Parts: sequence; structure tokens; C-alpha cells
Amino acid sequence: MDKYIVEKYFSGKHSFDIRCFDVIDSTNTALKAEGAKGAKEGTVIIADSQTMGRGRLGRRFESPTGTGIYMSILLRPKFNPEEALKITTGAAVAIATAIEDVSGEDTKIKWVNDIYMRERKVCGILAESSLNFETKSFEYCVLGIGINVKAPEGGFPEEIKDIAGAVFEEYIPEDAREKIVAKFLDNFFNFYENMPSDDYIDDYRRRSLLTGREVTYINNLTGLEESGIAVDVDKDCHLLVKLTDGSIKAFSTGEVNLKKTFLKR
Ligand code: BT5
Repeated sequence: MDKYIVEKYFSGKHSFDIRCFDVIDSTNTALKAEGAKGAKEGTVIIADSQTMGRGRLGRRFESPTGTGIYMSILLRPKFNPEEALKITTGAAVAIATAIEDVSGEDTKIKWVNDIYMRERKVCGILAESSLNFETKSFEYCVLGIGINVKAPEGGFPEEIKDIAGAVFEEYIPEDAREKIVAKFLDNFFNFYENMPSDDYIDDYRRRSLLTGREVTYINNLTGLEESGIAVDVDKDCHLLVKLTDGSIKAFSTGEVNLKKTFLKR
């Protein structure tokens, strides 16, 4: 990744401090350390590969060399941490739009934080926050994004070969990686500066992969499973599921999978 090429594609409306690495353990881990040391909002770490890329709940995010974009952005949100979900959902729309602009193909958002193309996961988002409990405010938030730009030679690792896909299957336009980064950062900060307002929520709902499809919900704390049809995403970004008894339940956290084994995490 060449930061000078990224800078060429910025609108110029926002300013960033971009730091690029060939290999890093995890861009989120590295940027959290910078956040704790007082780094400024808009500090961005981008790596060509990660040795310990992380997903949610300690899961691994495969980050092979030279085929993906692994980046983290430091935020110092002024709004209430109760609105934190908006960072993830705004990021999902911002990345979906950036990928669509550069690839010319449609994307879908799998509630709550995955981007899919051709029924495969091409991007995952992990937002991690440090909170000040006395003032009940954010100290900082690290927004991490992992994108599979193309499939690794020989295919994706065994653990994810049934789930993962890439943004580009064949031809990759010039500067595609840098353009995706620049467009994402511009799009995201346009949303972020208006948060907690969420004008982008209709763009999120419109891309919902799960709406109209049979899903299984798993409560991460209790392990309880429920099934039904996802009917919508509401304005607070809860997933609305019509359960088998006909009632509609709003889910705010947890794991939802399509009732097809090949789309399981
Ligand atoms: C995520 O977690 O998808 C969030 C991933 C965030 C990664 C970025 S990269 C930059 C920054 N630095 C980090 O250390 N992390 C962030 P989750 O929703 O929990 O999904 C994890 C699951 O996705 C795994 O259990 C696999 O099933 C699957 N997976 C792992 N690697 C993948 C990949 N490269 N492409 C598609 N799916 C993958």
C-alpha cells in the first residue's frame, strides 16, 4: 500500500495520518497502543499482512500477504458510547459504497458487520473501544476493517474456503486498493462527523443480505438458538426476525446465520 497514492484519491475534506506496514501482528492492536499514548483522531494504520488478525469474540481473521487490505482508524467520538453500534453500521455502508464504486459490482451487508459479494464474505469489521467509566464517554475507538481484494494463490485457507470471497475475481483496476481506502475514509468521515445521526441507515437496510431469508439466531451468552425469517433492519439497526410462532423479535447483538451451511461463519 502506497500512502501517497491513497492521498491522491482523497476529496481533501478530511485529514489523516496514514502509516503503512508490510507485516504487523494486528492493525487494531497496534493502533490501540497508539490511542492509549494519545494519537490523534484520523491516525490510520494499514498493513499488507497480519500475523494475528482478529475478528469478534477472539476469532481469527485470516490476513494473507499481498491479497487484502487490513486497516484500522483511530476515532475519538464525542457522542454517547451507547450509540457505538453506529460506528460499525456507518463503516459497513462506507466500505460497501467504496467497493461498489471501484469494482462496479453490488455488495450486501450481512447484519451486523460483514460485507458480502456473490454470497461470500469479502470484508469484516471490528470496532474496539476504550471507555472512561467516570465520565461515561469514549477515550478512543479503533475501527478495524479487513478486505479480501483478491483470492490468495492456491485459494483461501482451509478454515474459510467455504465462506470467504474476494472483491475482484479477475481484472483488478489500477490503484484499486488505494482507491478503496481513500473512498472508504472519505465516505466514513462524512457519516461520522454527523453521528449520532444515521442518515445512511436506509443504505444499510437496502443492502441487507438477510432480509426475506430464513435465519438462525444464536445468543452468544446463553447459546440459545432461535429460527425464523429476517423481515427487516429497523432504524436502530436491530434485526427484525419473524419467529416460527409468528411473533416478531428485534435482535441487537448476537450471531445470525443464513439457514445454509455454506454461509455459516
Ligand atoms: C470479523 O469478525 O469479520 C472482523 C474482522 C476484522 C478484521 C480487521 S483486519 C484489520 C483489523 N485488525 C485486526 O486484527 N482486525 C481488524 P467476525 O465477524 O467475528 O468474523 C470472523 C470469522 O470470519 C472467522 O471465524 C472466519 O469464519 C471468517 N474469516 C476469517 N478470516 C476471513 C477472511 N479473510 N475473509 C472472510 N472471512 C474470514
